Amino acid sequence: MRVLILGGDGYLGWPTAMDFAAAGHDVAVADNYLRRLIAEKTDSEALIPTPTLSARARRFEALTGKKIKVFIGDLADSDLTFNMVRQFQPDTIVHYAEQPSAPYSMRGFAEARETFQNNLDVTFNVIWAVMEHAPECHIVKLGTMGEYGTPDIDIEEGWLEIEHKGRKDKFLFPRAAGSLYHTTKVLDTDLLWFYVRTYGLRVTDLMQGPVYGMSTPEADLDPALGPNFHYDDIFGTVVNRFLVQAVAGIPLTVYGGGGQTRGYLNLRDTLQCVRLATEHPAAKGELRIYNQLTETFTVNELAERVRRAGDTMGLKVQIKSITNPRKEKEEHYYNPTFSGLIELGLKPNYMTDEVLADMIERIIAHKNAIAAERIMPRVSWN
Ligand code: USQ
Repeated sequence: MRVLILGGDGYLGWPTAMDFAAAGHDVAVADNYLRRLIAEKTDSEALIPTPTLSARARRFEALTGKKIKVFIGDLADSDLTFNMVRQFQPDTIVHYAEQPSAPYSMRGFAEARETFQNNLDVTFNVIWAVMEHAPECHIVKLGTMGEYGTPDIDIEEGWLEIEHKGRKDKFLFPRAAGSLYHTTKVLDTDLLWFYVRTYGLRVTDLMQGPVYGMSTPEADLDPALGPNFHYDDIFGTVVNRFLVQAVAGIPLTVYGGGGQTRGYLNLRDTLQCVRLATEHPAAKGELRIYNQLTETFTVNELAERVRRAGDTMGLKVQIKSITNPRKEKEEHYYNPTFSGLIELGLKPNYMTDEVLADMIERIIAHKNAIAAERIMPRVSWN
């Protein structure tokens, strides 16, 4: 298949591009380096510096013989997006091209507007580029489990059948996001649903939980091919952050009570899920939604797991609750369904002590690069 990956410079985008190319697909990536720019602006650079997309694509080709085409440009520019889709004629577009940080989106007016405009504009342009220039193309959009919030009922995979006054109908599962970033993903879903039901697009929306990990078969070929691994308060996801804190000797930053439960998955499983969704496309006129996670933990459970893995490696890991900078429930019911991707063939890589120990070992190799001032939350929801 011809697969166009938007946001190809991201933590998930670049490993996804290599995974598709290694599997024999014809791959192009697009990015405007927005995350790198924000990281520089907010002093939130990744632990391990990553070369530009072109440099990484060259290195990947030298090692594997597989080409990845690179487009650099702003997908919020409709001319650029339209031209790229017309030229590349993708069978699938994997859409990761969004400002992905909840804390950044809550920093102030400028950051909120930037997140809102970028995320919605890109999704809108992608929809129209497909309608105008590649109407058969399947859009695989990265949503987030955060779209649902933490309701006091089981979370279904995207849809909910409701019986009301004796009649029944199926609706998008109710949404209640906890940050402006997460809210942009709710709006994306609504936008996609409108164009699917009106113009017959084919779309898969993947509601993903926080991802952890730094190892994939292709990333492990060469240090230059690794994902950009963040541990700062802006871009770092909680598991990656805790492991870096363990190595740096900083007490693990549990926000508030630590009973917050989320659905986690290994970076390797993100790649499996996105490829499974691509290789088994949605039908025309279908908005297919999967919940993309493999296991659920509270923040306290994660901290305990990291402490246990750290202890086996001689680290003296401490855990310390700090004031929660976010507005979120710290004790709540959480029971999401996540069987759709398993039925498609997902074989989960669970969070074992070995997986955490392997990450700790890799982080230790970069211990000197850890900047302690990037760990404590610098953005508050209030
Ligand atoms: N948390 C801590 N301590 C920390 C960092 C986070 O207790 O040092 C807590 C947060 O308060 C939250 C949970 O851990 O309850 C997860 O936080 P996170 O920063 O790992 O995840 P989040 O900000 O929700 O966003 C990340 C990705 C985002 C993706 C989302 C999936 O950055 O792009 O959409 O995970 S989900 O969380 O399911 O919405």
